[in-house]
Amino acid sequence: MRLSRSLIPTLKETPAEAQIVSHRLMLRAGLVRQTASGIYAWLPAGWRVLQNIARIVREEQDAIGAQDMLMPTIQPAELWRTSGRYDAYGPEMLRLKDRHERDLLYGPTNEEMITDIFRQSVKSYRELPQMLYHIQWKFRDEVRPRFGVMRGREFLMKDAYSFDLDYAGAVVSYRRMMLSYMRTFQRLGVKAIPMEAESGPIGGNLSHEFIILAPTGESQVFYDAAFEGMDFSGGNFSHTSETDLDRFFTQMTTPYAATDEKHDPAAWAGVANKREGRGIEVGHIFYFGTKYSDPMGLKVAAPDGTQVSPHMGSYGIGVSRLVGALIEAFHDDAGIKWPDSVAPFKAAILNLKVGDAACDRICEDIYAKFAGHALYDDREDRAGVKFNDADLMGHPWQIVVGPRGAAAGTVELKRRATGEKQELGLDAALARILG
Ligand code: P5A
Repeated sequence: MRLSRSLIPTLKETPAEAQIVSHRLMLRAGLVRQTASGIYAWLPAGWRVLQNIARIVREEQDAIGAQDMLMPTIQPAELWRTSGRYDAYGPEMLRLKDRHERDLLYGPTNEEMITDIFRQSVKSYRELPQMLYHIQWKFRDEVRPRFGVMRGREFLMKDAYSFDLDYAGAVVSYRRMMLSYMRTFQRLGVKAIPMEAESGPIGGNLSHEFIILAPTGESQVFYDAAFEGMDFSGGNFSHTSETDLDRFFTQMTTPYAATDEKHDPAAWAGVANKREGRGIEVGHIFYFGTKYSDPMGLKVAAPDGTQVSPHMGSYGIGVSRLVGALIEAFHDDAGIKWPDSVAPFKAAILNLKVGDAACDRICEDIYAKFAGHALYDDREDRAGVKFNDADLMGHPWQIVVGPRGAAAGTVELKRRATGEKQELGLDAALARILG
């Protein structure tokens, strides 16, 4: 994109309404604009980040055999009456009426809907296990929406649902999903710590929250340093044997991890490498057995011919919250430092003398080579403005083209994460970035 004709409205001043650094930077870097309390429009650069995160989440869900689908945002109240949650959910649920006075709601989650869809067509144990997921907007009328997209009212969630014949099968699905989460967060460039959690209004008796570490995180956490060294890349978990899954699962849950409220100093007495940090909840998974299949009448034929309720789990990732959480984890005083995997653009091209024939030609050449993955700062602004905006927006690479270098056929390459700068020939610079 050419910055002169892009809607990336960066701000020099710090917006007064933003309390935390990620919210301030999201507004200042022109990623989002609030349209109502807790509701945001995703501007072009922010939307690119959101889609990059969604793509990685999707690839890792697909890798464990979960099926991508799309359920609607609007749901009939009737569904939620059959599970008993329509009254239980309370004022967080946004309730609507259509022109026929039928009760509808804007979905805060989709357990009921997927159970209903599943029960209409799956009748036998032979069709199990299955996992389904979608990435869809949710609405929760939070009492106190705050921190920008971190606690919004409308937010993007990846929610997956597993169906197994029995408890043993459900635990395998749960563990598979847990591994997929560890891989997802690793690809996003962050450390995630799985912590045993309460299951709250989703219900059930086995639950983990995934907390990513960021110095400005909302809650205090304690964890074993072993988490910092774990590597979840490699391997295809859709075919991982149960023994392998067991090994990984034990690795993930044996080292201690706890939030502030659950921290029992006595239990940590034997832990040599205890670490303290701050964290943000970016995912939450639940095993809840037959909590929905039972009341909603989802039954399948078991091998012995009896009709049984499948055991289910649900698995959430806060896709839009992750945008804020990643900024909390990756920023400095000058702005955002995007990990390569989610950055809106691979690189920014800074033309320091727009109108200079050599500068313009080199910039256009580079811009064409990036095929849409670079942001070309072609504005007729001072160099200082361009440097500041590029640092603020957080592109992993900056390619700086000035008249002196242009004459010599060189550019300055800056790596945003480290601040490292290098004077390089054009081809060498492109090879560093594009590989
Ligand atoms: C799991 C999937 C569920 O809703 N049902 C389907 C289960 N879990 S959850 O913990 O309530 O939400 C999953 C993740 O969504 C993010 N999240 C939010 N993000 C932004 N603003 C909000 N108001 C908000 N509420 C939840 C969190 O990352 C959470 O882990």
